[in-house]
Amino acid sequence: MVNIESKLDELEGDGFILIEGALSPEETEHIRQRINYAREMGWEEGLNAVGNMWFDSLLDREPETYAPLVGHPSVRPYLKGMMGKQCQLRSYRAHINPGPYLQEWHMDFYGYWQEKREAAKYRLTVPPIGINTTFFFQDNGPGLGHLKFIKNGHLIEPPHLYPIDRPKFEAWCEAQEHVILYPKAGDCVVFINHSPHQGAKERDDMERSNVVCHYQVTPMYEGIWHVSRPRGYEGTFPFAKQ
Ligand SMILES: O=C(O)CCC(=O)C(=O)O
Repeated sequence: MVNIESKLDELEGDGFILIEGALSPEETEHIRQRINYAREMGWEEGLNAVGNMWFDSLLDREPETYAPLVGHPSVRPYLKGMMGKQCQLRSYRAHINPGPYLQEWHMDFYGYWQEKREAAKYRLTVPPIGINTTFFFQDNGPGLGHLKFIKNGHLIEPPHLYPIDRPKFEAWCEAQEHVILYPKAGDCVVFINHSPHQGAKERDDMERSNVVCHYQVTPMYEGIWHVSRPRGYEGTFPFAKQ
């Protein structure tokens, strides 16, 4: 029996939690195959320089496959426990790493620290914050692949962000203490998405894919410094009616 309150404490304290077996083997295999199908169909938006191919349209193309991951029962207690009804799906992105892959150190919500300072100037404004649920479809492991975080990275403002000096920011990230996770097929990593993180393959020929749901606590204004564009408003609050 999982103690939700202690997992919420862990998420708040460490900035991430690993949910093992978040998806059933059947769900995992079905979605793994559909992501590969999306690649066969050429539905990707692009393949970036670090080896990450991304797909932003899958929730709209195949809602029967992809919508169940939004507020999935395995992550619902954590999303609800952190954000309640204000939990809003910001964006939905699948990835495949077709070849060598070493992601740049990055934050999904780069603007977090400046928005926190900005919010403190006003009487009613609350600082915006976001959470990722990243579902994995193959086994990561030593020698295979991993997801790395900076230890307590959600609590430390990185230098060289405003304005960003990417080489210096990445060198700073590299020099910090790290925590390495090895999510397996069907696992989900729930994390506060201004934590600097870096995914990687340790074996270039492993198949590796994931689906990231970005959630935000509203309000986030248009143009806030986040890696993803919002999907809009209608129908994006998975817990509004529950
Ligand atoms: O494991 C990975 O490839 C990185 C995942 C990532 O960047 C994310 O979940 O936001």
